[in-house]
Amino acid sequence: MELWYTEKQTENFGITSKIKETLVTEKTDFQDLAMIDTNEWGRMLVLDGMVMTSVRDEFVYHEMVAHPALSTHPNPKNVLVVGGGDGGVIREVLKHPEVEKAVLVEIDGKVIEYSKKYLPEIAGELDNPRVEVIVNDGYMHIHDHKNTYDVIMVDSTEPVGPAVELFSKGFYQGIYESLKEDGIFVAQTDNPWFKADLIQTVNRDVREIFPIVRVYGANIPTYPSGLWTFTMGSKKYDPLQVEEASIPEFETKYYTPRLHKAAFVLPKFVEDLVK
Ligand code: PUT
Repeated sequence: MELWYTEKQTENFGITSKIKETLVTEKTDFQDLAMIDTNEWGRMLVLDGMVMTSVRDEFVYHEMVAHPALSTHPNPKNVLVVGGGDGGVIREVLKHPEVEKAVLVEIDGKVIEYSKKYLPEIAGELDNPRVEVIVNDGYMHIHDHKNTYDVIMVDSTEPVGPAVELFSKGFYQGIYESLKEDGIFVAQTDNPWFKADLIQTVNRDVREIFPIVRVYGANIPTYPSGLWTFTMGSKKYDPLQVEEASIPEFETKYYTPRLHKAAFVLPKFVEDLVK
């Protein structure tokens, strides 16, 4: 029997894939979790019916959460990743040798457990000695850690379920306070086709807190609309002032020193949302 997975990306539109194999379906304490295998994209982690990552295109998202901020900060020793229990952002963060400690705070321990089991190419660095994994609410963690981190990355789901608070102004204020005096934060901020209002609201809120705010994009085929945005708030360093020659080359499949500034050049309709 053929089984198909459909992600309803809006009330009226979705994308669908034939399922090769269903590895896990479980209601965790926080969300519906599924791990499926597909022909085109390989294994996929799905939370509350939304694709979080696929083995084939995960590198785009994880590299683009991690590298623009880490290439902008001159000495990012302590890094916090909120969410991101699949471990992909952590894997990228560790490519920066100046990072001494990377803390992952994921609210749902089941995401970590199943990612380690079924997505080893993504989660493989979660046991690295430079990494501390904490199963907790990211909101609580930042409020308990003031003036602690050089860079904070928010790798959340879309703003539904436990992630809603990660798109609030109170959370961004908490992040500001959890960063050191020259800290940088970056968050995934969804897509401009179906979530234009969200991108505008986040941009307005972050501008009220951080002196430097930049938005950049990347093409992620398994995410709604394929065009994804990231919002960076910085206390001191501007990603647009980073010289290409100062960015070290490390192994990537999407991000390069050449792409760094180019990623901040937005299509006009997206630029209009955040100007
Ligand atoms: N954390 C990844 C963003 C989810 C997009 N569906």
